[in-house]
Amino acid sequence: SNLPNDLDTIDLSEYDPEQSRLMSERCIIVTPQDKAIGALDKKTCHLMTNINKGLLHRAFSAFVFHPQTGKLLMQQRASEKITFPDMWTNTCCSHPLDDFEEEKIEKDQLGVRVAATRKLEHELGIPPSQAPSDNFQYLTRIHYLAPSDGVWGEHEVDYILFITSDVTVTPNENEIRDYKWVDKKELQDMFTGEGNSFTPWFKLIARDYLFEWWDVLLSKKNAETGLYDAQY
Ligand code: DMA
Ligand code: MN
Repeated sequence: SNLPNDLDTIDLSEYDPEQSRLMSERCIIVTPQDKAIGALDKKTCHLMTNINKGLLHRAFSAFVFHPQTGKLLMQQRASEKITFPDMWTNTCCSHPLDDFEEEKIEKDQLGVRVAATRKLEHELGIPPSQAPSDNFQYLTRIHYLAPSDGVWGEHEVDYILFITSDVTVTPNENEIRDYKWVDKKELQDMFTGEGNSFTPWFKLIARDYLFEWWDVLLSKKNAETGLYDAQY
């Protein structure tokens, strides 16, 4: 499984300048077995024509839960996002980058955990001290492919990370249009209600994993501190 050749590119001048700039970040290219085989810019990785040639990269999906209420922090993606704009999704998703040595470290999923701390600060203004890489719990990784709008899409090995923390949110409005803390019922109501759309990976994780893991988290309220702690 080598890198596909003849990869396509695209002109980004019609898109948001800051989101266009971020398309030059370098994602880690992997095989379906999640073996790292190279690095390519985020733009190349997210074009459907390249994905259809088998191009696959590494990503993470972070879920922040509140230690007192057990609620999940959701975000709505900004309209400026090039992929999946305006959709509701889990707290934060992104990619460990080939640009940073630490984010390439696979032992104990260190790379994706370091990237999660970095992006929770970038997207939601969460101080790294409130979501340190050591405090993420790795659940599993999923391989999925999802088109966004025909031109763009995702094809990832996505590491699912949970953290329980009373975070302070200061949204980066170029990344996030809205955010809210939801309990299980409130999330179900968002799914069944009118007018909300959700990212495909969040729908997949919610369908297959989220509610069971959330139940485990809610069952682990610490008798002494009265806080939930995500230990699996
Ligand atoms: C990419 O998320 C990662 C997953 C799991 C879909 P994203 O589009 O929010 O990445 P970024 O914030 O880096 O643009
Ligand atoms: Mn991606």
